[in-house]
Amino acid sequence: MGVLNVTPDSFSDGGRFLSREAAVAHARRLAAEGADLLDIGGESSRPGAAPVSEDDELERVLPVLEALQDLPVPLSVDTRRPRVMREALAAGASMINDIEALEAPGALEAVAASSCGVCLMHKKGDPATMQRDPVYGDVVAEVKAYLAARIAACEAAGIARERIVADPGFGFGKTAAHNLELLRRLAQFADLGVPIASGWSRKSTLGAITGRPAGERLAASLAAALLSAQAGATILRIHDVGETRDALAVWLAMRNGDIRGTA
Ligand code: 9MG
Repeated sequence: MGVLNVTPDSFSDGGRFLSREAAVAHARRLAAEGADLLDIGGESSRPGAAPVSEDDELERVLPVLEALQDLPVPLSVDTRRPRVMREALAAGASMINDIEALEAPGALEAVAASSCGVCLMHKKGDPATMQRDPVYGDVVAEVKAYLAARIAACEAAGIARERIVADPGFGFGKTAAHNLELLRRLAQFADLGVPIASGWSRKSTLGAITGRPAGERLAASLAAALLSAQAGATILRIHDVGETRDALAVWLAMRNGDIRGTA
C-alpha cells in the first residue's frame, strides 16, 4: 500500500504533493514502482497534527481520486469522516482506511452501504495528544481485543469479514517500547481471522532507534517492513514502494526457493 499524502503537514512528506498535479504524478510513480494499492489521505494524523475541515479534506482528496480512475491499482482513502467516506466511495475508492476503526457516528453505515474493503486501525487517544505517556497493561492483548471488538461491530453492521483488514496502528498512542512489543508479537494478530496491515514507514520509533530524521529512514523502514511481512502482515503501508518490493523479493525468493515472480 503506497502512501499518497495530499496534506501540507504530514510528518515525512507534508506539502510535497499538495497540488493535484504533483499528487497524481506521485501516485502514478508509486503504481509504476509496483504498488498493489494506494492510500490517499487529506488529513495528517501525525502526532500533534491539527484537524482539517471536512470541506478542505474533500477538496484535497476528491480531485486526486477522480484523476486516478484510469490507474490499474485500487485506491484506498484514509479518512475518519463518514461524509468523506461516502463521497470517496461514490468517486471510485475501493477501500476506506480509518485510523478510528469506523468509530465515528455514521461510519459503519457509510461503509456497510458499499462493497468496499475497510482497514480498521487501533489508536489510543487523538493525534493531538496521543504520544503523551500512553500506558497499557499488555499492549498486544489490549490492541487485539479492541480490533476484535471493531471487527464484531462491522459484522453486526453488515460488513462481511472478507472485506476487513486489521492494523495495530504502530505509533498511534504507543511508545517505542509498545511498538517494538507489537512488532515482536505481530504473528499473534493472526487470531483475528482477517488480513493484517502494518505501517512503520519513516515513523518516529525508527528515528529513535537510528537517530535519523524522517527523510533518512529508508533502510530502517525496509527492515520494519520485512519483519512485519515475516510475522504475517500482508499489507504494508509504505512510502518507498520500489525499494520495499526489492527487499520483499529477496525474502520471498529465500522462502520460496524461486527467484522469478516472487514479489
Ligand atoms: C493513515 N495512517 C498513518 N499511519 C498508518 C498506519 O500505520 N496504518 C494505517 N492503516 N493507516 C495509517
